[in-house]
Amino acid sequence: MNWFMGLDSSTQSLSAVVINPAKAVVVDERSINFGVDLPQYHSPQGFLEHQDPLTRHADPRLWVAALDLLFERMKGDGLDLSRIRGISGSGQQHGTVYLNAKFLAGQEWRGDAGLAAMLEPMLSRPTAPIWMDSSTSAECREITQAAGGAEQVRTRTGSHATERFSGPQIRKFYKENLDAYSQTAVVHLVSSFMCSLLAGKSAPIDVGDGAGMNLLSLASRGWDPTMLDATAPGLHSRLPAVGPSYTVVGPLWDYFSERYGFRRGLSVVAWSGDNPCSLIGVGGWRPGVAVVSLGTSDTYFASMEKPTVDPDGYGHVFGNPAGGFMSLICFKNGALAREQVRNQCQMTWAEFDRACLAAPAGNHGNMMLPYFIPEITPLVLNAQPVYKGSDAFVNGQDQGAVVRAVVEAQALTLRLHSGWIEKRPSVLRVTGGGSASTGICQVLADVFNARVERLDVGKSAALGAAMRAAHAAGNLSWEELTAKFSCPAPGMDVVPQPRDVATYETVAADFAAFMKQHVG
Ligand code: XUL
Repeated sequence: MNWFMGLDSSTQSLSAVVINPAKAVVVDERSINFGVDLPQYHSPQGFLEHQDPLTRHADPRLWVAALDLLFERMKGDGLDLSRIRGISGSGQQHGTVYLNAKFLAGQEWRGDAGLAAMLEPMLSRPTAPIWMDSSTSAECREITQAAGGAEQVRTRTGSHATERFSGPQIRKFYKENLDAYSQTAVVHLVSSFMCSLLAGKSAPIDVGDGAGMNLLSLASRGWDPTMLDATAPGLHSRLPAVGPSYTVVGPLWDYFSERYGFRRGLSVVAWSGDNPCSLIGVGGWRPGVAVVSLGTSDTYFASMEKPTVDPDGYGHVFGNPAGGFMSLICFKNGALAREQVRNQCQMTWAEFDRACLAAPAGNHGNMMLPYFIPEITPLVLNAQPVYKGSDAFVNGQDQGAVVRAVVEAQALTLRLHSGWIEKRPSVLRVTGGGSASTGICQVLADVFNARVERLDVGKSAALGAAMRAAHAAGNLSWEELTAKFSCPAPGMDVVPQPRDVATYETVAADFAAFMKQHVG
């Protein structure tokens, strides 16, 4: 029977999910953790240290070294990779990889010493700015002005000019390092870059992820000439083609068949962004399901037929790989903020969860703005958590209240900033590492007055990528794939508690005022 593989090159790890659609089973699920498994790249959390907290770059060699290591481990464990018929993937969004002419020429594509060594001379910029980078405010202003104003940028691209998006990042590189920009033959997204490796040639950018660049026209689903001109000279010739998410890029590069035993010529399907892939993986590609993904970033998203933009400028419109569009809001202080509080309180995750459940809704009025790192929704460039409440809470002695405060703040911020998307959902599908916590899910259920559903497969972006690979093979519809892989796990639902729902109606207004007072 045919298997399909989905990969997810995320901020902190590379994951794989292998599915067998005929039996509706996940055959294999595993991850390479960048910090733990590849310490030689000095990126414990997936990115390189930088003295400026607004600058966040990663080493692209790390991502491709992880690909070799992942397949090596699969082969070593006896997984029969020859049964795989199609591969697709998902990448952390917005990050850009800068490659010179050698990458396009082909002669240098030899993997004798592994992918990382092969890649090194092909990079025109040794590091890749990732979605956590907020250092391009000046470039955002310049692009907005050159493109005719914020409204123009929003309606053309689905987002206002946004610090972490690829266009402003490319402009910064062009301004600061013209020589290296001139040496750049192609700028890839993380998704299209990783896909290129699999295909052994430069791959297209899919519409799903391409919409997160401030360069793609939502109307034409092609590059927008006004946005390209506003960003950097000669940019069009440096971008790959844009294609639908179901594009079959080509056969797998022989390197992988020779080294790891993949079947020769199996189909490589265009990669997309991690959020568009998660939308597929959790069954949110059709209307009526809103998704909360609790990963390194916390995101809230839902499918959308027509692109509606956020009047406040924080939300985004991306492409839905199943057709149409998706809305999204993203918070940088997601898992990293929860981790910071957990470490500060010296708790295990189980203790964190129990502490969260033990504190009452509204947390006795104790509130926190959890800006441990610079935030993007709302824009906060000077990272500094803010506390309001009892002395024991503010000085950190009341640990239970501190845990509850970070969880409530994240849920209330999600509610506050998702108002533009649609009327409040009655069901939330929650995915990502944080979804394992019943405490977090209960707070979400009460704050949104919505039933929370969880799925068996935690790696929803990799699962979505595997489903996309299977869908592109042509035999199964989205409905069939969703019924096989994306049903909520029985007994895992969390239902809203009416009394706590009522409490949060008042608390939400207080929290909004607290936030306004500090961040405007
Ligand atoms: C979405 C975003 C993040 C990254 C990280 O706009 O920036 O969710 O995709 O995974």
